[in-house]
Amino acid sequence: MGTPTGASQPARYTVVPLLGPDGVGKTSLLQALGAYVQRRDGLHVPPLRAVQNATVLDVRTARGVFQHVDFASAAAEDALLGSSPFQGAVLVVSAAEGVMPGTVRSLAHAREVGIPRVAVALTHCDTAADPELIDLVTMELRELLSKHEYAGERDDAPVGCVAVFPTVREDELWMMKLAQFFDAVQAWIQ
Ligand SMILES: Nc1nc2c(ncn2[C@@H]2O[C@H](COP(=O)(O)OP(=O)(O)OP(=O)(O)O)[C@@H](O)[C@H]2O)c(=O)[nH]1
Ligand SMILES: [Mg+2]
Repeated sequence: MGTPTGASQPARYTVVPLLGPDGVGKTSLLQALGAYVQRRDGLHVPPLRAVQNATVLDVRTARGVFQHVDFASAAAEDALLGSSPFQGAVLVVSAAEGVMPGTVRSLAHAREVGIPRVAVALTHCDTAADPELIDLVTMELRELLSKHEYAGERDDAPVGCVAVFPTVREDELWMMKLAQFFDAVQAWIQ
């Protein structure tokens, strides 16, 4: 017997963690995305939920639901990355600091546990006075992705420049860039 006509399919559910060393802006990134979803969906509060060792945000899109995850600590990232099947990840890098040993470590770990696709969020872009510096870090990150057998050379592999410190959540331009970045991430990972 086939599916009855008109029966709705369950929404596709994709879990996408934010990875990267301490202080690069993972929590700020999730909170800014939560503020965007709150406004988009007309909610009273951002729909962030604390779960064991992590905070999660469910984002409903035309492609299904994406659950973005911010781990409570590097130890939680290490433990949970190995124990859950993730369909994709966002590597978070501060444009002010560039690639750090912890960045390489997170990417290597993502590859080791078999996460199929990785995008990169370059945070702190509001503080990067020199656009050439951002271009250099972007190039370096694309090379690093390719070195770990992620498709860094592909133009549609998102390496996006965002700014996510609290006061920026009222800033239309940065919020639009954030929404565009996550749209590209969701298209890339789905
Ligand atoms: N100017 C600016 N500051 C930022 C940005 N993103 C994060 N920050 C600041 O950087 C600091 C660290 O940000 P967090 O979001 O806590 O970084 P994290 O990666 O969650 O850090 P851990 O939880 O310690 O791993 C905070 O003071 C943020 O306000 C950004 O895009 N621009
Ligand atoms: Mg944090």
